[in-house]
Amino acid sequence: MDITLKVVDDHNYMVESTFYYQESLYQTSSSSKSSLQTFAERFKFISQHSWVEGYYHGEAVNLDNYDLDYSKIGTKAYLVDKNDKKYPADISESGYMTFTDIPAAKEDYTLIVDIPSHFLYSEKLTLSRTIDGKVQGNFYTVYTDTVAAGDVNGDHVIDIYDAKLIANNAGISGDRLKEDLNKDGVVDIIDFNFVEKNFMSINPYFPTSNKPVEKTKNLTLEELKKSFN
Ligand SMILES: [Ca+2]
Ligand SMILES: [Ca+2]
Repeated sequence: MDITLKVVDDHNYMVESTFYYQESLYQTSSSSKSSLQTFAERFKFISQHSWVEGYYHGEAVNLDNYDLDYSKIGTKAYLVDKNDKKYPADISESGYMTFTDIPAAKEDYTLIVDIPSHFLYSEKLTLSRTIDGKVQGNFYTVYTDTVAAGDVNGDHVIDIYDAKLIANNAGISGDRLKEDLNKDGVVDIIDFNFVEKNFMSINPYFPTSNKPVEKTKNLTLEELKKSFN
């Protein structure tokens, strides 16, 4: 006997599955019901979709501020397939990313995590497994690196131009200011200090030909720091 089962979703990564509750009945024309002995074999479950989850980590927003809603600071995370199709994450208040319904594919996906004013993060992920020649979905916990804070203008280097943006907005308060690196609602020396700490660094996750600029004729880090006195 062939039985076709409809499933609510295919987030089942146990390879084999079974019916946890097994009962069979038959009914005669006189309406009396009788139980039958029932035993159903385990069966293979081939998921066509993967599930990925894990926290994002930014140096200035390092998930230790319980008053901050990490889903609302502008962070975006998505998986990109070989055709550049994007699958965005749901991000929770605590900064936990969940990607569901990612089609099982042999080729790697690229995880992109974009935290405002931090280096853009990228990591290749293999999100499937091949069992008996069939590509199947899998469950995957991702552990992303903590990305450096200070790339305010998003050009993959942390340099005098990022320092300038923060210094020019010294003392300003508001939501979602890109110069407010730690998202405490105000642009101050704490934000500037991240640029100073990571000054002249290049994004290790994205190849770039941009070179960080240490100073210009009119701008030095020392001078810009005076904006916070
Ligand atoms: Ca920059
Ligand atoms: Ca701040």
